[in-house]
Amino acid sequence: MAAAARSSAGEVLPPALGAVSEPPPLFDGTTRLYICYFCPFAQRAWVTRNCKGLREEIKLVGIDLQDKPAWYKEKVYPRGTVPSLEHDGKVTGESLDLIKYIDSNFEGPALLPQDPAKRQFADELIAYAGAFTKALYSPLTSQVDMSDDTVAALDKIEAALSKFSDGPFFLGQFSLADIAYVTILERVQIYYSHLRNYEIAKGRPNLEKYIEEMNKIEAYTQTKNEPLNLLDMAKRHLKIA
Ligand SMILES: N[C@@H](CCC(=O)N[C@@H](CS)C(=O)NCC(=O)O)C(=O)O
Repeated sequence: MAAAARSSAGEVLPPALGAVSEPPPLFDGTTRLYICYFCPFAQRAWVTRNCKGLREEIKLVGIDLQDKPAWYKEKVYPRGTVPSLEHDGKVTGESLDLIKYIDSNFEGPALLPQDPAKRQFADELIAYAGAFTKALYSPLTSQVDMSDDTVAALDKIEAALSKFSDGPFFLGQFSLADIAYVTILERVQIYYSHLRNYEIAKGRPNLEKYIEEMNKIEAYTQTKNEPLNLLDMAKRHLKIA
């Protein structure tokens, strides 16, 4: 069954499509972003679309991953993961590639700076986002205590946040680098607090300020889920403990 429609700061989110839902009319020229409303990777692309003011140009299609429609893998995106973007007659995926693609192929504010030093740091940060995610999730999914790797990964981003002093974000000003990390930080902050009694921002003033400032950005806050809902879903579906 398709889940009920959600609303997010003025935007009515379409109901998530399930196994018995019809697919949208594919390749009719409409640009569609296929997401699951609870997925941190899909959320990266969703935040990027919101930041660039592309609500009209990029239609959201919610996919219910607990009741995934067969047509999603068969007709839309053979890897079967979200996010994916239907644009210009093709479908592409991988969140870290998609955020760059959306930034460079659509109208709206540029989400990467011109400054070469900042650009290079953005590339480094985006390239590290996968390893960061793994370092933070693996103690939870393998149900072990905090590891040195986890602490080191958090310390690394705390240090990265001090590289540019013209603002609280990774490159000083808000950019794609922030979008690469914030959806993961949103979740691990909740999980570590509840499951390891560990506050990721405690003793990390840059990270604390960063989270505070990110929570002022509507294009992001519109995409957030209830913390306890995220915790419950992760316990059930990722078996984190
Ligand atoms: N590396 C991919 C990961 C995407 C991913 O794993 N998404 C999950 C949901 S959070 C998914 O689609 N899983 C497939 C499924 O549950 O059927 C990306 O960054 O886009």
